[in-house]
Amino acid sequence: MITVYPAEHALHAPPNEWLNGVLRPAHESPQRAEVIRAAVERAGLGPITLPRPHGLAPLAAVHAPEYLRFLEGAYERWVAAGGSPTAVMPDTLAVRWMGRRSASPLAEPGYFAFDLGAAIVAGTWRAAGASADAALTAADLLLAGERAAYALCRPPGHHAGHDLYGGYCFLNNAAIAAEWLLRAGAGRAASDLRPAPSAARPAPTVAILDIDYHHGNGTQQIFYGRRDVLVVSLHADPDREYPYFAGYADERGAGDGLGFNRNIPLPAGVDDAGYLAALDAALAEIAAFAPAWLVVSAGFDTFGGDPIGDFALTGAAYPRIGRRLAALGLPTLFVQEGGYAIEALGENVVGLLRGFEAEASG
Ligand code: Q9C
Ligand code: ZN
Repeated sequence: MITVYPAEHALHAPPNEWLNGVLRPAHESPQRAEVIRAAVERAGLGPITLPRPHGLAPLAAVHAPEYLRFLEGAYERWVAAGGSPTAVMPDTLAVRWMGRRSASPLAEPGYFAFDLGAAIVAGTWRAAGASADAALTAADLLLAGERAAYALCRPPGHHAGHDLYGGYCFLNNAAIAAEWLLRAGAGRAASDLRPAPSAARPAPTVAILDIDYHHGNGTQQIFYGRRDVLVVSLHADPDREYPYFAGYADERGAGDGLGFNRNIPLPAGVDDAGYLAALDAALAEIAAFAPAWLVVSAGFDTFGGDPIGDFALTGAAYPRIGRRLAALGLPTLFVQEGGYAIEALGENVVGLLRGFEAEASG
């Protein structure tokens, strides 16, 4: 399996994060990508390549143009207006009816942020762009005929919405890759605004399976009204866990997309057996949808030793998950999301990918 590693991820090194009222060192650190890369290399999983730049068009196919313009210059405008050079961190968020656009550059990040969990630093835009390019480059490998590829995305993406950042995420790498696969499958340029219905061939479809510990609220939002992308997420029940305000089982999609979003909230302490049972239900739905591609938002904060999760998965769960994913028989793109147990993260990632390969080749 080929790994795409965005070396520029290291330009994004957030100094700290708020966690339940405490300002502490950031969990989402450059070290995460480095331990994963080292483990992939040590395991001899396959070649490790750098992403190819794909430009802005595939990002603009998922995110609002004004949001991308904001991210690109957010740090410079913030600092120029007197904000702390340590990080962009708004003090006021545009919530519910407060949605006006203030002219103040110090207010701007509060318009696009949904939490205080994603500090923007000088290198964030470049790092997030490289991370998205990694997902796109790995998607290109599938389009070229590879059975699977792994995008070692950092910063992660599944909390980033159409024009919202938060939860360590800025660009939704999985959504960007899914949209790229759809448009390539339909034979259209990424710069086309929206696929026109074609009588000639059936519209291509993608399933996104999100196995990060947290609900993928950004991915859900982006595809909520769409039936060409089935989004299935297994995650901690939002009644006790971040992102709290989305991820409930009754969120099933809207309009054309009704029935094409599926949330499976799980209790604290869920173990390997409990998790695999829930996963089997998710996989049955994906099999029934019969997509052309599978995109896996692969988070490892489900691990029992994760500092911010409360599931009880052991390292042995990941190869078993990988095997089950391969059994779907779909071209599969793995997109790295969360996972903060630094000492076990590399091994868990390798476990998932090796499990997949063992089943795919056996
Ligand atoms: N101030 C991922 O695993 N924690 N993101 C609360 C809010 C946020 C996790 C901080 C956890 C985000 C990709
Ligand atoms: Zn997570």
